[in-house]
Amino acid sequence: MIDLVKLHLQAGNGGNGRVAFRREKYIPRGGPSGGNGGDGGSIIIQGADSLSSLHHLAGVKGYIAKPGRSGGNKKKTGVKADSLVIKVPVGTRVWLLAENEVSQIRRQRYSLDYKLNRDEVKIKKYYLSESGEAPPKYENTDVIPILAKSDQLEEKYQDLMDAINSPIDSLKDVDFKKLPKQQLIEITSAGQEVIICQGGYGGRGNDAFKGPAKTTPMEAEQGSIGEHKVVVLEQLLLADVGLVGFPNAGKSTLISVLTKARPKVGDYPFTTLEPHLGVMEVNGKEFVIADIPGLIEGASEGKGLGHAFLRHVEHCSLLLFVLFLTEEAVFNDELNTSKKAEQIYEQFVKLHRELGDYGQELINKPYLIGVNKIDLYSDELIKAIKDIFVKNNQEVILFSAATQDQTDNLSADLVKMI
Ligand SMILES: Nc1nc2c(ncn2[C@@H]2O[C@H](COP(=O)(O)OP(=O)(O)OP(=O)(O)O)[C@@H](O)[C@H]2O)c(=O)[nH]1
Ligand SMILES: [Mg+2]
Repeated sequence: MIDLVKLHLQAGNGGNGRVAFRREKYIPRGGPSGGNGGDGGSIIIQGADSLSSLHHLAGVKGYIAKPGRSGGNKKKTGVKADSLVIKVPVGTRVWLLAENEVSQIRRQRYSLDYKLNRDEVKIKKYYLSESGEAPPKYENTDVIPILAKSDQLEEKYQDLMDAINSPIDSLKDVDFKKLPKQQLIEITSAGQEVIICQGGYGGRGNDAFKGPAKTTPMEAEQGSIGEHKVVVLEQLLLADVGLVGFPNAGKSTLISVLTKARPKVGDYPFTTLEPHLGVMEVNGKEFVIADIPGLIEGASEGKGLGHAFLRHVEHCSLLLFVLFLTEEAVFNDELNTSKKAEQIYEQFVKLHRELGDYGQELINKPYLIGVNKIDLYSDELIKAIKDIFVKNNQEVILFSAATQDQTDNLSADLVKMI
């Protein structure tokens, strides 16, 4: 599954305005007739229902929109460049790693839904000498990691530069969550469009500068520079319930019972390598459940598959902890019943800790605790498990995904809490 994609995006510069004069027979000194430059192409991000992943962007380095054409003589306006539209699935966030400094555009940064009007564009004027010297060219500034300018972030500067310069495939290796970055937008509905890189505006031609006091204006405007950004698109699965558990807990088995999804189930850890969704139907209503790869202690430090997959439960309204006792523990005669029950409770504490290490927002989510595989447990153990959770003021539901014992109750409880 491709859920992180880095892109270099460059909007087109605006076309320059033109300095020109009418040349007509018998009129030796015609009036100004330089046309305006055309606007450069913008880059737009659009939510699309038809997409469920960022696979279509795999291997894409970036997009460059075309510049606007310069103004012509006879007051002809230069051709405007087309905008480029990048389609993404609903639930995609766009993060800014770096952008160029577009000094001649005066506007609030990051208010991307807000369309500029011409008055807000501070445009550099250039002058054409009588001899017709070419106008000075704007240099497109280098990409500057704006966030790295702040002192506290100086240490992270290197990570940021690495992320900007890294090949796209190794982006996952960079600890994306810790990277200094700024969230620009989140696409929450199909058809939603946001200008992510504003194209430059066309400069005005000398015709625009004529006036009673200035009948032969020798000036025109340069088009403004298009925005250039390095962004990361991050796709999040949109689900109501997220399953959180250690490998082999039976998360995939459970989702196959509660929904029509048929993920791979295996008696070995990390059977599930990528998150996937299932739709649970209860009383004609649909609820989406996300099965994510198993977490292990230390996942936040990158152990196992790491905790990157937790980003997919950030949007869930409810978390379901799926706990279990390993078969070795169940049939280990040296462990007494209360020790076994403690092991299960301990699992909950460890998972909770991993979520906390990932981020506070996950800890604050409502959750339900489920203990799976009760077909293997004695009545005495089941009672001990209930007791230890009650003692710790936690509610718990015991079920068996394999025999479907109590799974109806579980889904009813989930629905109540969503
Ligand atoms: N006895 C018993 N075994 C179960 C139950 N539920 C799942 N299992 C078994 O536990 C093993 C792991 O199940 P999975 O559903 O693949 O577990 P998972 O949590 O998705 O594991 P990962 O994807 O590796 O994180 C499989 O061998 C299942 O058959 C249950 O209720 N009782
Ligand atoms: Mg699984």
